[in-house]
This record gives sequence, structure tokens and C-alpha cells, in this order.
Amino acid sequence: MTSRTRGPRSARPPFRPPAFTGPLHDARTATAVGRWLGAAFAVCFVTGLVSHYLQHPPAWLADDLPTRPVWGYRLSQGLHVATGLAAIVLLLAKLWTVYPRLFAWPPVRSLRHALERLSVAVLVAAAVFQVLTGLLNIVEWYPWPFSFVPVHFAVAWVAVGSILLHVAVKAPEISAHWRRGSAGTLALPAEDAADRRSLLLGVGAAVGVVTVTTVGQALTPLKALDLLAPRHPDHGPQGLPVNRTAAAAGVSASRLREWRLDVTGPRPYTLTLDTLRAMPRTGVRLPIACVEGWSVEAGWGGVRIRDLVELAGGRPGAAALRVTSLEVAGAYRVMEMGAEYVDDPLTLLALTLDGRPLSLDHGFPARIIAPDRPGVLQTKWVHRLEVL
Ligand SMILES: Nc1nc2c(c(=O)[nH]1)N[C@H]1C(S)=C(S)[C@@H](COP(=O)(O)O)O[C@H]1N2
Ligand SMILES: [Mo]
Repeated sequence: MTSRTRGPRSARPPFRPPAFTGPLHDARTATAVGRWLGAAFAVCFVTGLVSHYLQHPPAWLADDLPTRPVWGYRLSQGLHVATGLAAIVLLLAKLWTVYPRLFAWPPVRSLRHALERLSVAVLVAAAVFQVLTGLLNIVEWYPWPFSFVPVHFAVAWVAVGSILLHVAVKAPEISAHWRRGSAGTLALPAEDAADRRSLLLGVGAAVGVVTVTTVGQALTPLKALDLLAPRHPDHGPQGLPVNRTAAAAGVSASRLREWRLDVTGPRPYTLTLDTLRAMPRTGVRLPIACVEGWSVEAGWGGVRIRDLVELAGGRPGAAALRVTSLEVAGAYRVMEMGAEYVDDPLTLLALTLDGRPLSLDHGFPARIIAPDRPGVLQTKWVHRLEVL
């Protein structure tokens, strides 16, 4: 006996067999594509959690986030976006492989079957929602009324929950078809096996093309091949991309004419740009790693945040910081950093980028640069520091 799925047995015309039969729609193909899709979703979910908790740390982690390796978030978010993009291809392939089952007749055979179909509907909806919203976030297009971050985070749990349920329900079939030539696939004629091999190679090639033409946005050695990502690591003022321009943030030269740095704390003070420039400077090499997947390392010069905080009477290792931008409105106008970043010798109020003063779009006159942090927290056009 063979357990090979021959498609729905009693589908209505025009979905009646043999239209839906064959090895491209059988359980072995579904398993082969499904485990790659599962792996992509698993990496995407874990790296998504990393990104979320770096931006919204729970209270018990608030001052103990890792600041090393400095490229940690770059790697994690590069993987998040790369596996998310790969999941688009894999999800399409998987849906194409199993779609005949959508037309199985009768649509519901039992309560158990109804629940299973419902869980698959939730799984498909959540998975499609996640890759679609993620993709549109990369191109900064938000054609929906809700806020991307909390909804993308919440639906990730729905997707993962329904994937786990799906894997549990399908465990017997998955294990029976895990390896080529497993029980159900032994009897496959040579030309059917070749068909399946071609399909899997094609899907693999498509994933490869999508990955190679986008991953250069974070993986500098491959940047020449970065053809599809919306931001190229080399394109932008001072050779660095810009997500939010000064114009978009409402920061103009006239607003900057009056610029002072206000530092509050036990011993508050105010600095002009000239006095800030005269303070002891540090140079660091750190990446900007954007949540949207692009990432570029650069040389930054400026004053250590630790020194500025100590001047205001903040205790090193204990003081946290609230940073406010001159930006008029926007989700990233105010940023808080825990004591671990404040205390880190690599965390700067940067004044220069690769040896030249910051351009207006990169946050002139002063911006934050800190190790192993999401780009959204590298606040530009800083004008107030509050020692907490
Ligand atoms: N004030 C302010 N700072 C900001 C932002 C912003 O919208 N407002 N965008 C952030 C984002 S999303 C990123 S990725 C980095 C990009 O820095 P860059 O434009 O200098 O490359 O700046 C961050 N700093
Ligand atoms: Mo970003």
C-alpha cells in the first residue's frame, strides 16, 4: 500500500482527479518545501523577537541588553529580512503544492476535519499577512490603517502558534515523508521523481536569486549584487543611506541656528556646538543596522555619552538616558537607552561621519551611535539628554 496522496478523491468537476494528482502535489513534495518554509519562519520569528526586545526590553532586561558583538543586530536583522523574503517564495511554492486540497469534497468530513481546516486557514492568513506587511515595511509603504510594529509582532505569535499546531497534526505524514525514498515515495516512477526534483530545484533557485539580489544590503561583500533591495548601502549622502531625511523630519537650517545641547540631571548644563566640539573626542567604527534590513558600517567621531552623563552628575553604570531629537514629530523623536549603552565606551554623541561633519540628513549637528542597537534608536538631530 502506498500512502502517496493522489489528490482529493471526490472533488467536484473541474477539480476532479487526475487534474490534481502527481508527485508535485503529494505529501513528499509538501514536506520537502514545508520544512524549508518552517526553517525560514523559525529564524524569522526568533530574529523578530530579538529586534522587538532590543527596542522594547521587558523591565528585567532593561539595563542588561547585550552591547556585543557590535554587529549582533546587523546579523540578526539581516537574517530576519533575508529569511522573510525567502519565505515569500517558499510560501508560494508550498501553497501551490497543497492547493488541490482546498477543493477537497465534501469540504468538511468531521468535527476534527473542520478544526484542522480552520487551523490551516488561520495559518495561511497569518503567514501571508506577515510576509506581505514585512515586505511593504521594507519599502516603507503602509496602505493600512493600523500601526505596523505592534500588529506585525502580534500576528507573528498567531503564525507560530498555528505552524506548531499544523506540524503536530501533520506529524505522522511529515515523518513518513521526511526523507527521499521514505515509505510513501518508494514506488515513484523515474519521470515523476525527476518532475519533483525539477520543482524543488526551481524553488531553491528562486530562493537563491531573491537572497543573492537583496542580501548585499546587509552583507557588504555582496553589495555589488544588491539589485532589488530598496536601499543600496553605497547610495546616500556621505556614502550612507538615509531613511528619514531632515526635510521629512521637519528639521531645517533655520531651526538649527539656535541649536544648543541641553543636558538635565543632578547637575544640568547647556553646551553650544563649539564647546561640544572642544570636548575630548573618540572615534569608533560601528554599523547602522536598520530594521528594514540594510546595514552599513562607518567611522563615527564624537563625545562619549558616558562623559556627558557623568558631567551632569549621572552615576556610570546606573544612569539611563532619554534622548530627544529636534525632529518636529515622528515615532523616533524620543529614545531611551539603558545604563548598559550609556556606560559603553563605544556609545557616542557623534559629530562626524568618516571624518567629516554629519550632513543634515545624517543628523547634524549631533546624533547617537551605539553598539548592537536597531537603527531606529540611533537618534538624529539630538538636542536634549535627560539623565534618568
Ligand atoms: N530623530 C530621528 N532619528 C532617526 C530616525 C528618525 O526617524 N528620527 N530614523 C532612524 C532610522 S530608522 C535609521 S535606520 C537611522 C538611519 O540613519 P542614517 O539616516 O544616518 O543612515 O536613523 C535613525 N534615526
Ligand atoms: Mo531604520
